[in-house]
Amino acid sequence: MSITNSEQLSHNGAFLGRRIVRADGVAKVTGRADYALERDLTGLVHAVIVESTMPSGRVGNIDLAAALATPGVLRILTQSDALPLQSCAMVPAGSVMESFLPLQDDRIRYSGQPIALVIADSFDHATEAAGRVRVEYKSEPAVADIDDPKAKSTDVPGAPSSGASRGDPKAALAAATVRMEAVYTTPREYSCPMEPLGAIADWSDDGNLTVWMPSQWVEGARRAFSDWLAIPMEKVRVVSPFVGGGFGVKVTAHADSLLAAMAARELRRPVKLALSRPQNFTGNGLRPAIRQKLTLGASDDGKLQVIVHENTSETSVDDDYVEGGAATAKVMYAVPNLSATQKLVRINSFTPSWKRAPGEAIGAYALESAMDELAYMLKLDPIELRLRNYASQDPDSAKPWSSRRLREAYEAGAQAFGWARRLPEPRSMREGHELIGWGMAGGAFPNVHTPGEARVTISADGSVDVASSGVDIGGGTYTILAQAAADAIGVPFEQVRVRLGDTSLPRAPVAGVSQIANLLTGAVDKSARAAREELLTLASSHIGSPFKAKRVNDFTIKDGRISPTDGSAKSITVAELMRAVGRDRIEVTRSTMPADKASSEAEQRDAYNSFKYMGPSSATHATYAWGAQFVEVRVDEDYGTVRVRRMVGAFDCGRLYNPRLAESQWKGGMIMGIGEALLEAIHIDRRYARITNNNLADYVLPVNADVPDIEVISVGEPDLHASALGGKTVGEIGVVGTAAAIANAVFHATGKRVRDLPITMEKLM
Ligand code: MCN
Ligand code: MOS
Repeated sequence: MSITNSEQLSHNGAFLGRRIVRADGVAKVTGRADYALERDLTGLVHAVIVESTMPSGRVGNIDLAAALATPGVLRILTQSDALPLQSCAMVPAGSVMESFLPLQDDRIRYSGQPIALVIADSFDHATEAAGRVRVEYKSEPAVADIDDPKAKSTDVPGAPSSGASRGDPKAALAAATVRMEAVYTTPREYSCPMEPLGAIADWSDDGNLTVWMPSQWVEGARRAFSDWLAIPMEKVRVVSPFVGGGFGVKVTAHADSLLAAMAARELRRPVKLALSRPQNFTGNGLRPAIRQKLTLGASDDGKLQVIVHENTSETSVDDDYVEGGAATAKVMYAVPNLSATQKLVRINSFTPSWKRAPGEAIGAYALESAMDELAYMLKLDPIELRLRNYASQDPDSAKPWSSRRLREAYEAGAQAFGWARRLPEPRSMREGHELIGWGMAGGAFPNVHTPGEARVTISADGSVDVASSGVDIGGGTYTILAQAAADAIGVPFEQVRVRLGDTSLPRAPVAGVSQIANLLTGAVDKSARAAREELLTLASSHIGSPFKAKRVNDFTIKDGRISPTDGSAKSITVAELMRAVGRDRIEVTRSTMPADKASSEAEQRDAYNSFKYMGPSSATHATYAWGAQFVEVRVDEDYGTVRVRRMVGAFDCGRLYNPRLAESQWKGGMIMGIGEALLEAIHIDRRYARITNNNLADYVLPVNADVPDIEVISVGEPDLHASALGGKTVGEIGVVGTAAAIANAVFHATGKRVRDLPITMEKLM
């Protein structure tokens, strides 16, 4: 049986491509979805972290007397009696994971650092006792943030997103007749998943560790526990069936789940550690504050000659985390000369981490704002400026695009928005006391590939089971994998059950960099086709089969019924065939790992628990998702309040497996963009280098009242360089460029260019 990809893609499948409602939706809204921390284990006890209130120095004497006297307290772990840990090198230190290990030394790196762990019979007792731990500090001066006068910046020449250079930027800048130079700053931001972090850890008598935790990557967490605790990977199981949002912060395991595992080992009982909302803000990955200086050089006709991108971002005391901003600048426009440099400022904070579209989101804010400024300087329509610099191949690698329907995105977005009716002058559109601003911006997100595994089982009753350890963090993996299996085999969607997020299932890489949909539909398709072939081999050649002397290719399976394509016999159900041939199951596991790669077991493993085999999805083509964003804001002239009134986003993400879910992803990203442009910022008390707005009341996120009508449009077409089934990356492109489109709209409304996010009313006064 062979179906070529082009045949496969010439039409949507029976299920792939359809707007099917989320398979896990009912379970989630009725409370039946079992989130990791809801697991009820016999003998479960509770751990609460005591955090450092000082940002720098040493932990002195810790007085535990009052805490230990609290009813229900079982144990308090401090540095003096905590389990020694090993470091974990699954990803380069700081790239997304902190190297900090809790309770290993007396050094204080940041306010909020775990310095003791109270374990008690209830969460309330543990919380009360944690408040009674008395800590003496040997404080040292701290660097609070990127603007701290004590802050020093250092070069990171080896950083992955720095050091990019092409052409002769210096000469090009000198020759450019038009020059735009500006500095854009963005604050520290938190991903804010609704479901807080934490873990339940349990050790068996023979030393096996099971951890239930919300995770975007159970194989990665498993590797981390194995490294940290120096136990073989086979002895670790990580379970994360549902995730209440991750947005990057749950990509790797952090100190909280590690502490739960340490405590469980110490007490020989299952331990639950649930971070409080404030502790979510003060312990785990934040997007760092960033300063981006952009210099654009162009000729009078608006042809870009050069982009110089100078990036400075915060990092922690321990690690070099780089939130590079030049990723979009490198590929967006046909510019022959480019220089991107990176500096880091070491501050007393935990190691920053990913927030949806790390690098691209803030980089596109700066680049697309700068392009807007250049358009005004040249008196060109912002879309026209972009079209004059349209890149017909990747200016970075000089490879052809696998697909780039960005022009179509500009056109479709402009059309839906009514861009042609825009008056170009700032402050030229108004209604009553409201200034109206229309802004636009574009964005790119790389399409990344890592191998994945999936198991497909056809059971005697004709139902299909799909299993992979890959995680559905909320985007719809459960749904699209059922669609993929149903199409590949020919059974109804409802007949497919999907199990995810458990290291006891076939291996998968991180649900990050928006790759899981493409990888796992590919792996499921491959496994399901193999299972179908096995089924049809039975149909054609098994002695018990009612169909005689047929080849595999001569059958059709539709709606779960098998029949000869030529109509020579009546159809039977999959279950009837299984009964006739006496089989109780057909089970197939396939990996999408190329045959020439990772042949040994150790290499295979690395593919799923490190970034080693993550890379561009095509060797011959540059493969990206593309987006164009259009925004209308209304600015109250007296008060400076900004309201986003309308948004249109047009995207090229290749083939969509489920437009309903993809649209929801895009809208979610665009809403996040409203937060970045207008609302979100971590505030720091300089005296203690401490995050003050560590809760969802003071850290302001967009709520329904802030979110207008959002229209999203797909302009993509199947792209087989991007993935096996023709889809491109979806999960992050929605946020890329949104903040710039809003900022550009605010300028159009007010004539005031705010280059410091968020754009709050005082900045507009
Ligand atoms: N999809 C599609 N067609 C495609 C590709 C994807 O229909 N060609 C749809 C599918 O419904 C799929 C979803 O889009 O489930 C997202 O797919 P993908 O782009 O592969 O992203 P991942 O599943 O790898 O999810 C990670 C991505 C990232 S990196 C962040 S950050 C982010 C995002 O997803 N965090 C999210 N979206 C999120 N959405 C929710 N609800 N919660 C988060 O934490
Ligand atoms: Mo997404 S920030 O790559 O988890």
